[in-house]
Amino acid sequence: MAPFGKIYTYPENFRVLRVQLAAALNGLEVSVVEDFKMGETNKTPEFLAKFPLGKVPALECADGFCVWESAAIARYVAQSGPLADQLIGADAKTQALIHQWSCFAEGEIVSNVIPPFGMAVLKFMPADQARFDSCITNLERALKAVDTALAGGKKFLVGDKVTLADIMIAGSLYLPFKLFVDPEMRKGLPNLVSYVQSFSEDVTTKKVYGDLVLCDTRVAL
Ligand SMILES: N[C@@H](CCC(=O)N[C@@H](CS)C(=O)NCC(=O)O)C(=O)O
Repeated sequence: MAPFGKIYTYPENFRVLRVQLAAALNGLEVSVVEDFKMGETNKTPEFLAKFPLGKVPALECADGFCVWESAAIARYVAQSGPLADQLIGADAKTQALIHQWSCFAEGEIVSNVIPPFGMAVLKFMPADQARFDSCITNLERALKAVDTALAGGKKFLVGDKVTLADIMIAGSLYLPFKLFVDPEMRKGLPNLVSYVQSFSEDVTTKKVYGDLVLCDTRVAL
């Protein structure tokens, strides 16, 4: 298989796993740049000429096309293979719903996971209990909205097959489920828990993500 492109990232970047799952479902080879060094490679003039903000992930395709922002990268990869219609939708309304969930994943889930993760685990953010608590409250509110959308045992957010909506939402939940979504919170999210478990059991998903971990105790500040 000719490589589709290469992705610049540090290891174990959940934003990259979402891209790699879209690539795997589409049968595309997206490799990770092996000699990438965070804080070095992404500060070089060559990198900045292609990706002006110097942030990762960043995708450079075999044909020279470059794109950054992980949601845009995941969408481009989802759109670039035989499963494109299924993954991003074949009509405007389906596409809008899938895009809605992609925006929701970034704006309501990831944005409320990064600060607690940055404070309590990676420690690159100063500890701030009020901000930590407010992110967890906002996260729970967002997850309840997804839980409601999944009522009736739905396995997919849009239609009856996996789409980019599931990749962006379920693919963003491994980290919070491992760290913050404790048994008490999970009690209020029965549809979401079944949905993420079913997503994680898919053979292709498992190859990319490994096992889903459900925490017993929330990581605290
Ligand atoms: N919204 C961006 C966020 C990317 C991002 O914030 N990347 C961080 C690492 S997690 C980065 O590259 N930071 C380097 C910098 O700020 O110079 C995306 O989804 O791709």
